[in-house]
Amino acid sequence: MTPGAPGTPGRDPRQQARTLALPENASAHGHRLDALMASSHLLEAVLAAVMLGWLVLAVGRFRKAPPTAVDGGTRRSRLWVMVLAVGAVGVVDGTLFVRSLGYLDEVLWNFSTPVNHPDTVRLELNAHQWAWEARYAGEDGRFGTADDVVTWNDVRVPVGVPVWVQLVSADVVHGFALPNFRVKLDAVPGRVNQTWFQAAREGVWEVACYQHCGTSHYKMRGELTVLSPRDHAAWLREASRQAASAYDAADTAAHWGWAWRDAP
Ligand SMILES: [Cu+2]
Repeated sequence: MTPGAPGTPGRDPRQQARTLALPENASAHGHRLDALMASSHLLEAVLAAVMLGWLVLAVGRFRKAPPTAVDGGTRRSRLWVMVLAVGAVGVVDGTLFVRSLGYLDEVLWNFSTPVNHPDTVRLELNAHQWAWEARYAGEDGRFGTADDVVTWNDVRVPVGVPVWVQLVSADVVHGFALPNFRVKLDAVPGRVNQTWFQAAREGVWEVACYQHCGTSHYKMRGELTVLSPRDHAAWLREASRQAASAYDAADTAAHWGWAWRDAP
């Protein structure tokens, strides 16, 4: 079991980011979100250049022009402003809207992928002040049984298969985030939220809390280790056996899992 190469920039969750760029993408679909952001930024940069350019030009060109009324310009010039403003909003926000819908329909809200994939890993997450508790169904494939595997701040998933996450909070609102997988989901007390993602390569990545959740919020970090499917299965099998042998029916605090919910 060799989870990536700690020390490689972007692959070691303890390593600070030294760049303004987005965190390295390690998910199968993250590039689509990145492309959305890139195209939005590009359009905004073009708009900003046009507007600033026009401003500079106008200041230089009309510096000596006689003053006009405060409401500015003629009917024709006001019409121009309206057309340009509506056009700019239409192009930038329209593009973002349409492409976002594509991403939502095909990836984020498309639970048919994790539902139909035979090897989907189902993961129950319980957010605490201040840790991430993860639960796997164990060898019997059912949650809430003696062989459930429970880990703290240590999430392990296989590469190349969908990981279906169901998330709750034990206390306050937390923000489950996998920056390298472009995953962010609120953990809300009293409800089960869901998302899914798929790792594109092996390595060790950060699990972060993106919601200020109390004095030790900054400590609420875990590690997501992406393993080969074989290593993951071997780890889960062994952990499940250990869990079953250490099971304590009287330890009610440890039995926070729930029956898996079907697709939303
Ligand atoms: Cu938190």
